[in-house]
Amino acid sequence: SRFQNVIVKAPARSYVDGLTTSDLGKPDYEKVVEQHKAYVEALKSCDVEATELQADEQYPDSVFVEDPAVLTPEFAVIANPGAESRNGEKEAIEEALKKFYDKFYRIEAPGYLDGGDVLQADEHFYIGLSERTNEEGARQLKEILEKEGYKADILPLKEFFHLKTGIAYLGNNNMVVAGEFIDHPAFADYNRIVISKEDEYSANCIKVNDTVIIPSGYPETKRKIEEAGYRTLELDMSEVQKQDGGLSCLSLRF
Ligand code: CIR
Repeated sequence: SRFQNVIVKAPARSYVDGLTTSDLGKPDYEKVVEQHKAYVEALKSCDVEATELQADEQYPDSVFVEDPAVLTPEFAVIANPGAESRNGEKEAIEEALKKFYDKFYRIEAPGYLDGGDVLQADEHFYIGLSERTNEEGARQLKEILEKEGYKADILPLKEFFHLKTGIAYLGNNNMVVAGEFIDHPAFADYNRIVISKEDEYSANCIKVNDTVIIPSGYPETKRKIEEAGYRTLELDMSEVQKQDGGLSCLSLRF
């Protein structure tokens, strides 16, 4: 399936004080601004229209627009981000989505869900249970998706931060998998592109129309994805990785 639009949001100065579990050090604001610009340019080169939202200092992690929403071609689900400091990000995202969608659903408390825990593979959705997404949030999303004719499975995560930290779908039954997903029964029927432990960060890649965007510095991942028949584009993600973010987290694609 092809995407026509992406939504991105510029990093705020407060980005450097956002949530993280990594021990990679504090991000450099000027550098993350540059990396984000390169990201937006890369998306635009993939034949999509970019809606660029302004930075919001009130929400240090709001550059990670993937988390407050789950989108399909037919409807938008406003998520309920599980980190308290991020929950209010959903308001600006809903506002931005009004231009594109008429049909909205919402994940409601006591259900919590981050979009980073949701992977779409054609008509099938996978929903991870994490520190951010609880059973009630996952159950609400599954109910919405099934009502709309999609399939949905809920998977408890063992180690990954978000579901999409360790998995990406490229289309044509090709699934990029790392860590706990390599032998996970839910993904046994896909053609698996297996990412080694050292290259785990590169499992969070995104296919945007004819291109797979991957983080730079992972030649094995690049080779495997190209061998599967895709064109790749590499981006330096150092300052994003420092805040536990990856390529998928930085945009909503629809
Ligand atoms: C957070 O902890 O929420 C952000 N620092 C990182 C969010 C990454 N988002 C994603 O994986 N979808």
